Amino acid sequence: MYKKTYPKTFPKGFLWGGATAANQVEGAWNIDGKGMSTAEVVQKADDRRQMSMSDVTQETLQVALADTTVERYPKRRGIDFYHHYKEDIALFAEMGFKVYRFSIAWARIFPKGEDQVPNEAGLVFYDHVLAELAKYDIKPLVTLSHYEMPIALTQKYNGWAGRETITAFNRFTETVFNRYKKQVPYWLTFNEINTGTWGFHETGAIDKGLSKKEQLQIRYQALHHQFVASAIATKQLHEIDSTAKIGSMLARMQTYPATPNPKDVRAAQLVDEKNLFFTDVQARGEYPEYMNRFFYENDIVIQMAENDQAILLANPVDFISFSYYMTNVTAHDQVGDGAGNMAVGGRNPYLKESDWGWQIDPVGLRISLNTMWDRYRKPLFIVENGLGALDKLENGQVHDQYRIDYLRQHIEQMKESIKDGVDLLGYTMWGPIDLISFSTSEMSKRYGFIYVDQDDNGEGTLKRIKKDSFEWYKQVIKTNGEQL
Ligand code: BGP
Repeated sequence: MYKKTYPKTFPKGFLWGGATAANQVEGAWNIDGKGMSTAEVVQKADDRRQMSMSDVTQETLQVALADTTVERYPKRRGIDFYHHYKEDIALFAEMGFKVYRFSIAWARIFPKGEDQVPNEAGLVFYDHVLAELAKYDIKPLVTLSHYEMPIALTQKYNGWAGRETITAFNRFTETVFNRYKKQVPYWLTFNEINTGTWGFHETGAIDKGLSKKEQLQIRYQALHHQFVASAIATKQLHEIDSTAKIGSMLARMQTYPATPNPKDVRAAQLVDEKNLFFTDVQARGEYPEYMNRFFYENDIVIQMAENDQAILLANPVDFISFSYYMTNVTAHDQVGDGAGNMAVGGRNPYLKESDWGWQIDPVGLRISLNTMWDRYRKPLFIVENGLGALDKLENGQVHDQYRIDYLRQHIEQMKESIKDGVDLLGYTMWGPIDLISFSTSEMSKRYGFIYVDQDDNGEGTLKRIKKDSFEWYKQVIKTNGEQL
């Protein structure tokens, strides 16, 4: 008789923590030699449900370059992590973080993208951040490119649309790998690489106003350059720091069929394949045939240099990471694919949604984990998951039970996946401290365990205040996911 004892909890050494991105927290956008980044030319959205992150044209770029204030560009101010990192990391440590995911602002290291020498002051800032983490035994998980690049590279090469950007990026990666080797056990190349199909915020390529076909051509070409740059970075890291691991990062959006009609099931599979395509390339090292067919049928021609395919094949990632916020629904007769809007596809009547219309689906996290484990058999890492909400600060307190409920339900599903056999390295929830929203650039969309006293206009003391969820997460980590 076969009898197996199932693990009742998370494995020992499970990496609990939180994730942020430089352009949403650091501020200090124009000091200590930092160059302007693509994130800092994006204006705040006019409306909560309207996303502005890719709304950049040549005209708005010129306006942004000439504007030296922060009012319309909240990612220039962040939450001033640049000057508060000690306090913020101490709070993460108090919660018991085992890992902290953050990104390095490329334009802090290479202000113009192709500078002769890196900016020492920028490198020193991350020396300090890493030293602070080491003090508390918090492992760094560092994203090399989280939705920003030096704006100079947009001006010169139209961002990742230009092949030259590969060289610029790999100079940056080589520089930081050498500088921080033995200090960073986990690296990620491109944040939510698949959202490059939505445009500027990820590709740094201005293509607004072009036809859909022209945009797809530019975006998939830019993404090809990122695949190659990511593979080269993987090679560099393995040579420079043989114990460190590097992963891919996908915005995982499982798509469900609207009905059991096989045509809907197939339509959902198609949308899902276009999502998993990115991890297919980065984990398996080659373009899958279903995408070659898609490119062929849609007249998209990916220009490849002679060695590109060999480079991809020789340098797959060590592990696979993804963000998880929502799932989608599609039908074979659905009009448009919703690209450009994060909440793509139709509504799912079985799910509730956040104030921003993101459909909340904890079970979908288990489905995603199990699917990805089955498909790749490489360790997985959930590097973002969380609830953006309109928190209320009353008498110095924030009672965010809704956030606790959201996170608990997702963590429960992670646990189920682990019992199903998924090799899960860790969980960095998104935004342990309130920060500037990526999609709308507002401050009111709060994710944190730690409240930051700053409003949408940048007014406030920047004081950090623990929410109810702070103590809750501390217990979760302390009991290694037992007490939820
Ligand atoms: C992911 C991004 C993050 C982050 C998060 C929440 O897509 O990687 O940078 O911000 O989404 O999105 P938002 O800030 O728009 O709520």
